Amino acid sequence: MTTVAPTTADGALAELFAAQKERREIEPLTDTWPALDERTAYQIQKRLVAKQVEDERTRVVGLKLGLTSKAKQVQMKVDEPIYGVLLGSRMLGDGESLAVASLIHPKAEPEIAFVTARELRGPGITADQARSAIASVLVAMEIIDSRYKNFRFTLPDVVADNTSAARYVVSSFLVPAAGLDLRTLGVVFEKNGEVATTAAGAAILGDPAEGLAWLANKLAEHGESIPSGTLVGAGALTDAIAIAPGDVVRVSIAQLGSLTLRCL
Ligand code: OOG
Ligand code: MG
Repeated sequence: MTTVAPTTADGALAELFAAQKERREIEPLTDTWPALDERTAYQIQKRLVAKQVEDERTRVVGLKLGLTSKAKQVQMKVDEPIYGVLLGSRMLGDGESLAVASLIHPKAEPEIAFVTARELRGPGITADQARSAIASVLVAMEIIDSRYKNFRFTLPDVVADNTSAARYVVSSFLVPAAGLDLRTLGVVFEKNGEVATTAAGAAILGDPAEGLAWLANKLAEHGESIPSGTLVGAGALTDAIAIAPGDVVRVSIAQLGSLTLRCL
């Protein structure tokens, strides 16, 4: 079968949706559609998420930031943050298992996540305002799975692909944000009992609260805000690491706790 590379939003949407369902890699949209811009990419993302919500009979449960750390920007060769959407059907709890074969080429990332205490509506949201809108903080791990071959993409490609979102693991333990210095929280990411990467909260744009402010201001460009009570993943604190059946990956964050994912 010959597939024609998409050069329209409708075509890109169909291709991204099918690639995920069929667990097959595709070439970046911008290879054949170089004019694809960020705004159109966020529109494709919105339509893709709506289609997945319907298909998976689920709902949107949160938002995620991506490429908020230098480590990730260098690894993916995209030097600006992005945002995507988290679906209820793709959430896992601490200690749960993931069938790696249900995804294309998954990688795990250590993250800090927040739950917001009130609506954040940009433009002009500062890190101080964002910080004071955080109710609680939790340990998280994202399993990303770009639909693009070898994770090769440009910013509009990865935005259209809902920022490689695949699964999101959250701790059931919520820590009140009051009194926590998010910048100095130490992070240890282990695979099979060995330390893979380490970081501190400040890896996220100098302060994870800056990530939340960035999100509020970026959403404002699309006429949207962060509703009160939203779960927000702040983005990978370190490089992502490939996972395979049999691996056990664990994120530990000072003052927040740990969580583990078993790969089958
Ligand atoms: C894009 C998604 C990045 C993060 O936390 O930085 C991301 C990718 O690397 O495929 O989720
Ligand atoms: Mg992530």
